[in-house]
Amino acid sequence: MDLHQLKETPHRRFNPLTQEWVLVSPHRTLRPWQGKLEPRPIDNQPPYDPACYLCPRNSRAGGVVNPDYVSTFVFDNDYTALLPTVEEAKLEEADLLIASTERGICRVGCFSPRHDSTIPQMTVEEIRLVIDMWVDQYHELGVLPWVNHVQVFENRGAMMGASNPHPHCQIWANAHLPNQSSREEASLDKYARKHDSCLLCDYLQLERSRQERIVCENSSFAVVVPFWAVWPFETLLISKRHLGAMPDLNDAERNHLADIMKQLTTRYDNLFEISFPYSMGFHQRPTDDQPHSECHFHAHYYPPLLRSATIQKFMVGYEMLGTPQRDITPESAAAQLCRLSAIHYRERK
Ligand code: H2U
Ligand code: ZN
Repeated sequence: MDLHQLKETPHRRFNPLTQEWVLVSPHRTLRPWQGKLEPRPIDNQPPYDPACYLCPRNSRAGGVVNPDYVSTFVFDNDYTALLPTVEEAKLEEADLLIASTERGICRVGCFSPRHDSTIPQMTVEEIRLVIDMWVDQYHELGVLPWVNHVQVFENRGAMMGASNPHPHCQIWANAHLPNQSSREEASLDKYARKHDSCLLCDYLQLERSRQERIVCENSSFAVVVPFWAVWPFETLLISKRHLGAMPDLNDAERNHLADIMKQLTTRYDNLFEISFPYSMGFHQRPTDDQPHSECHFHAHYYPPLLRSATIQKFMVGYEMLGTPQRDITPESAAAQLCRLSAIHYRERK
């Protein structure tokens, strides 16, 4: 069977990174929608908001005052989900009640002093400073002997649970590999042993030769709607060179990462001419002092919107109980993103 036959027929696709399946039902896109409509995300923010806890010079919870920062700014989360000081303890009862304490550090990283800034509207030079911040944080946290994993992620937009429109990310460093990283690391390792090659290097080569799911690329990175995407406009950002973590990126590659992030998020915003919500994050080599040559630096973007600014994809019913399902094919999502302008709609108006 070839992909063209598959495109017309309900089918399932395999995600080699998570070893899970997704159902693709291309014929369902025409069904009527009488369900929940999300409010259109608000685009117009002021450059400074006196009520924002991330703007320079403003007070945060607990009364700490932010410095008058001019580019990026990192602080320990005032409502931290993890603590660095917990003592080790374990519960194991009858192979059924299993728990252990978890040490960690949670930080918040502001991308810009401007409250109204967003990655697609920042310059490549400004985004580069954000990347330098991520490199520093990976080093600073990863070097702690008990920190074995550093997760950088951004929740953008209220729809994705961001508590504040001020451009920011979170950084969680902890002792145990989180579920997704642990699964992906195991898959990359298994593939490397079987093929004596890297899963993501091989996948990227295949995608670049097919040109069916590529959204954009530059000399160091490419973005694809993965063959196994679950979210309608989900993308995978992959480094062209086999490297495991952000500190391995050379100077030019750091600028190229800034460029590709701007290219992708500009297309996202242009899709429905809104500040496009998503959760994104980087998967990097664990910081457990092992070489992890199998790891390949990449980022996942998971946007929730489906057909317009107000229709959201829900993961409920069959997806909660069975398998995630999608309507538009990854190929058509990639084609839609690919043909959008690389100039932000707000700069065109
Ligand atoms: P999100 O928008 O992704 O939720 O990130 C914002 C974080 O900022 C959130 O985790 C923290 C919240 O705990 N926060 C502070 O650290 N200090 C504050 O004064 C308010 C919010
Ligand atoms: Zn702000």
